[in-house]
Amino acid sequence: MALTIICILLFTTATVVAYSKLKPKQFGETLPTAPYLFPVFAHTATFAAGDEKLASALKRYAVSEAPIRFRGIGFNFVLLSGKDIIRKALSTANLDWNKISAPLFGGMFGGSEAIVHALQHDNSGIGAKPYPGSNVHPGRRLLRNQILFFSDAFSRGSLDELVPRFVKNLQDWCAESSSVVGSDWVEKPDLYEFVRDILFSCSVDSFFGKNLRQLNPNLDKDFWEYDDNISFLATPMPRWLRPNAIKARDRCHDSMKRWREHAVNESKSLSLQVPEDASWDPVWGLGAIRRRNKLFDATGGLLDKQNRASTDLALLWALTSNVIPASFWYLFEVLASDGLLDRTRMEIAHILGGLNAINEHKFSPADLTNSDLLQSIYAETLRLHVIALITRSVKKEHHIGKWLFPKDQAIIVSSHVEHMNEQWDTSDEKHPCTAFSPDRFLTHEKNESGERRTKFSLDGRQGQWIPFGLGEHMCPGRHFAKQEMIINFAVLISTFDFELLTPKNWRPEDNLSRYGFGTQQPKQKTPFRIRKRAVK
Ligand code: HEM
Ligand SMILES: *[C@@H]1O[C@H](CO)[C@@H](O)[C@H](O)[C@H]1NC(C)=O
Ligand SMILES: *[C@@H]1O[C@H](CO)[C@@H](O)[C@H](O)[C@H]1NC(C)=O
Ligand SMILES: *[C@@H]1O[C@H](CO)[C@@H](O)[C@H](O)[C@H]1NC(C)=O
Ligand SMILES: CC(=O)N[C@H]1CO[C@H](CO)[C@@H](O)[C@@H]1O
Repeated sequence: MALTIICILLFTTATVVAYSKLKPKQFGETLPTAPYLFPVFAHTATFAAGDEKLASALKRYAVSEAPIRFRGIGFNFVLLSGKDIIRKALSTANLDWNKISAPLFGGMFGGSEAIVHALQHDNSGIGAKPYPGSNVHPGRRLLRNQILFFSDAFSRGSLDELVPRFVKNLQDWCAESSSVVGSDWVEKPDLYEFVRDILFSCSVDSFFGKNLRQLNPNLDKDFWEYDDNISFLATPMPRWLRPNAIKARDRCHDSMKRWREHAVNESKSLSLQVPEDASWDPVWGLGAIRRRNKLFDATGGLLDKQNRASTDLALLWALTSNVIPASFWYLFEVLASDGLLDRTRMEIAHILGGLNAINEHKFSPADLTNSDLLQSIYAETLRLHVIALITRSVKKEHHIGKWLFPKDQAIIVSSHVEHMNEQWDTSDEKHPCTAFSPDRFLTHEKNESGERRTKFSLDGRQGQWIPFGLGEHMCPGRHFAKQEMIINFAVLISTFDFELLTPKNWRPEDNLSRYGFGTQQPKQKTPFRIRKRAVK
């Protein structure tokens, strides 16, 4: 749904539109506009036409190291492209994140108007001290609270709880699957669905605890139906157009409510006294999730039952919706590349002293996530399949390079535009940006004794490789997402044999209807077969 983009921008910003009539300023060049045929309509048709059209229009008109304006009926934004201008723009505190993004909290997660309003008007920044001149209720510094929560949820102590739990859930899943997957090949219709089902249960249980899924046996089904409709939910379009989308969202919302109510009940019972600073709490999952309630309690009633459930749903969505399809692509790309599966198995065996270390539960996840090859595949997978639109608005008029950016101007950076251009082509022409190349992020250096050493590196890619955004609002889940992708892959391929039942060199397309929302899902099913790996 390309309309999403227009509507997201429309949603908030009648004000932004007014600035399209901006007069040239004395200093600094005004922002150039992409060419169009008809005045007023300008780029409207392109944007309404569909996601493939939108994707190619953004790519076609993007100008390296410069801004370019797109406008039409109800929208007006500036696309930035090129690593220097992107780094410059996103690493300053001159841009707001919440003006454009706040309304999504209502549409996507069912937050009330009050919380959307509070989020949109939180001008206190993310720092410990509010910005001078901001007048936000001290308990309602929602952006600051988010930072506080995630630094707790992904602290060292918390990750030491989360990651081993994730590994254990995955291993338990593999052990339990013995009843369906034995030593003979079994054919399955879709590798994406397979990965999705494993990872939803394993990651949700290791984050929220087991109660969430146990209290809500249909959660995974409801969740994916809801997620399927996310680009509609993000728009301000009339709700009656897609009643099923709203119903799916509300079922997920209800599930979060039920889970929370149960947790509140259980916490009251004296038999369950968990220390305040514990990293894990059996009823809340991560201790950080329980501690977050204190932040909620301090909002003076803004975080009521409905908004707590919305915040929980947002957390569930952030936790699963990107990393799960990304983990599918990771496995798929390896299976589909000649010889790569063997290479990764040799690498894992080399690191851990044999593949059996994984089945025997004798390995340290950090050893895997430090592997050069496994990290390079991870970076390349995200480069190819993440399409995030990083949206900001200009807080106060300022220059970026020679251009003058007026206050309230909406700004967009598309990871797709940056990930799919010549800056990635290798000089030998063997690895164009559109192809999966597992070695793209490996550099070859000579060490002191003159021997070649291969190393994973993102050096020089800042502003170029942006699957997680950049700057103050860069994805706080990125370290966990990386671990999840690599561990999932390593556990699966050391437990099972996989074979794609697809023609050679075939790969599913990205379904671009989630353009802008992060990792794309595959458009076609990927049939495969699987069997338990013989222990060697
Ligand atoms: C492969 C997996 C993932 C991808 C590609 C991804 C991508 C992104 C992107 C592009 C943004 C916007 C950044 C910006 O505007 O500059 C973002 C924000 C965010 N992500 Fe992720 N993400 C992933 C996994 C996760 C996970 C596992 C979590 C854990 C809960 C998470 C939580 C968040 C949150 C809370 C934000 C909002 C941050 C803010 O606005 O300050 N993400 N993510
Ligand atoms: C593409 O994604 C949309 C929304 O997620 C979904 O409704 C549609 O069925 C998908 N298309 C295909 C061909 O799977
Ligand atoms: C929580 O406790 C209340 C009061 O005892 C009860 O009515 C409610 O059903 C409980 N909710 C859950 C989800 O356990
Ligand atoms: C150089 O790299 C080789 C191969 O990785 C390694 O065996 C050797 O010990 C390294 N030498 C030094 C001085 O780091
Ligand atoms: C617009 C849209 O994406 N609609 C989807 C909502 O979810 C259902 C169930 O998954 C899909 O069939 C629709 O295509």
